[in-house]
Amino acid sequence: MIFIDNVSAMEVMDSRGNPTVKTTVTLSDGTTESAIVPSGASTGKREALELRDGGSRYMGKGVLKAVDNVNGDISDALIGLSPFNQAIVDATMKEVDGTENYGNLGANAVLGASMAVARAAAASLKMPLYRYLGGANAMVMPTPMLNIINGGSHADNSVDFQEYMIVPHGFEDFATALQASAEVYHNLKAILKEGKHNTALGDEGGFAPDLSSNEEPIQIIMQAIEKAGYKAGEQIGIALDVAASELVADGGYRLDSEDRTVTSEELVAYYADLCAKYPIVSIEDGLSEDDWDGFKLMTEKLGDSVQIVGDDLFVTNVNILNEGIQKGIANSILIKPNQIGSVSETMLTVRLAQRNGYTCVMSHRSGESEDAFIADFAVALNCGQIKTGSTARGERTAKYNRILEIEQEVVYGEFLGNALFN
Ligand code: 2PG
Ligand code: MG
Repeated sequence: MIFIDNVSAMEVMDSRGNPTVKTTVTLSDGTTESAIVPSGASTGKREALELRDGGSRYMGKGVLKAVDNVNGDISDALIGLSPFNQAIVDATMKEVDGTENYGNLGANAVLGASMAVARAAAASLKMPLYRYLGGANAMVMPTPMLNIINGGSHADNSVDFQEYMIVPHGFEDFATALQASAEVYHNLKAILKEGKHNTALGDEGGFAPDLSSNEEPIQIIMQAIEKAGYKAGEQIGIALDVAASELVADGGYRLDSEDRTVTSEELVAYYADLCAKYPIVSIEDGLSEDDWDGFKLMTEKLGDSVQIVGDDLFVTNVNILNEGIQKGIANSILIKPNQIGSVSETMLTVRLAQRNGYTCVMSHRSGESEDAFIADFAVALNCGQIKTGSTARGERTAKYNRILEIEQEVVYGEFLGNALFN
């Protein structure tokens, strides 16, 4: 019988120059696989704990304590277990930790081990990761959401909303959708240059120009879509991640670039106005994670025609999502494995969402690495959507490139595109 023979971790770099955890698992048959965990900037308050060392090393962001936890407690608990029962592996780590949010071991310690075990199990069976995790039914190529203008806490510009994404839904397959997206990205760069705007990139590979309102990025993206020769609305939609928890100030939501503070009602009215003017198909975290009344209003007003995604709101947590479903909050959930801490718990959340008609968007973090686990994971769970940055920066393209590969392998692959957004 094949068992887990060794689990070890080390500190490596993420895409923002901060340390993160790389975990390696070796099985008794000699199979060795690794995984690197990502890290967010605009994190939800109820996310699982990301364990950082504090002190002066790496400005307090070292992860040597998490590395020690992998090399000590996690390794002790996992050695000898079968790698083919992911739920037992994950439940074992949860028990060793003993808290709800991985407050002892750190979700960065636990998730890396969880991912590396899944990878090693797949490799030992000579199966691609998406096939191992999803079986023969894994066949939906995710529609990408590409963040081509970055703002908020992902860039040092004047734009308040965090992400302006294009959603290439009107295409036959993932490869063509990605091609169109890259063409829009290049045209956007040319338009920004022409307008004498900065074309430096933000954390997720999108441009980060200073613009004078939160509507202007949408107008420029509309031009870029047209200049690239595509039809906005029919072929390419627009998605926003407002990350509104970051805008809470003075008893409302502060829009610095427009020099005004607005109420939840005014913000929802602003979205309604933008949705009437532009082909916006999806809005994530339109209100703060604590503003459930605002979310309810937004869902009632816009939920029939627009995807309302909860990120900081649900933090990939099955219990919080369940509460949201009961209360009629949002109609979609962002799926970030490191918000909840293990592969199995992420799967539970996706299943609850899918059973209740909530769409799922698999997602990267703003601090990423070359690890493309989420590309396989999105296909495995038939999520149908993935958001993993622009068509620039290697840690972002690693995920898109992996989906290109998977699409070539999955003969009966399906690209939902228009079925989701038209
Ligand atoms: C988000 C993410 C990823 P972060 O808010 O959706 O785009 O950002 O990883 O900083 O939380
Ligand atoms: Mg978000």
